[in-house]
Amino acid sequence: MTLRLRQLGDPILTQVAEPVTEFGRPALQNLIEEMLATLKEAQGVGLAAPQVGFPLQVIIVASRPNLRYPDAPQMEPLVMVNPRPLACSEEQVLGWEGCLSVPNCRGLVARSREVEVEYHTPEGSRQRVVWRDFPARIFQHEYDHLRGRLFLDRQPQQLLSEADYQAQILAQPPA
Ligand code: K1U
Ligand code: ZN
Repeated sequence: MTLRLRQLGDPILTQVAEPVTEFGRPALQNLIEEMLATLKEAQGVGLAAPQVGFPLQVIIVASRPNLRYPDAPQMEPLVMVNPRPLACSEEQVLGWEGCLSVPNCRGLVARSREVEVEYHTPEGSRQRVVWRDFPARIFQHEYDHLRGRLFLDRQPQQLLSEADYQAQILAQPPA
């Protein structure tokens, strides 16, 4: 089953999400399966539980190569429970972002180029990962959702409609 995507203006998108306290429970597994189905249907590269109506610290990162980020790694969707950034590089890079909760809008946002993250698997085992570039950007975008923030709050250097983004940005090869 897929879940309804909450859109800009929904108060859940401005709430701080609660940590998961019980791992390996059917309710958590159901939520994760429904988030994975919703992400697939929406053809996104990431999703956070508040976007589908659950104010919980669960995100999915699912990088894949695309027109704007042709060198992005192809990942199996990675489910991260209670993720916590341990380090974010001082080096920042500008990149285009979309948001499934902000339809028809793209923004050019500055983010740390590299992040180191600790998280739990749905079964509760603790993991660490270091990402650069597109997966690091997706992680920061999703982590923002857990803090009640949208990319619009990150003072995008440019904002475009989807149509203008496709005509002006995707039509050009990436720098
Ligand atoms: O959290 C979300 O709203 C999902 C969002 C994640 C994201 C996209 C781009 C940069 C950072 C984070 C999306 O997946 S929107 C769809 C999208 O922009 C996209 C889809 C496929 C390839 C590339 C971008
Ligand atoms: Zn988003």
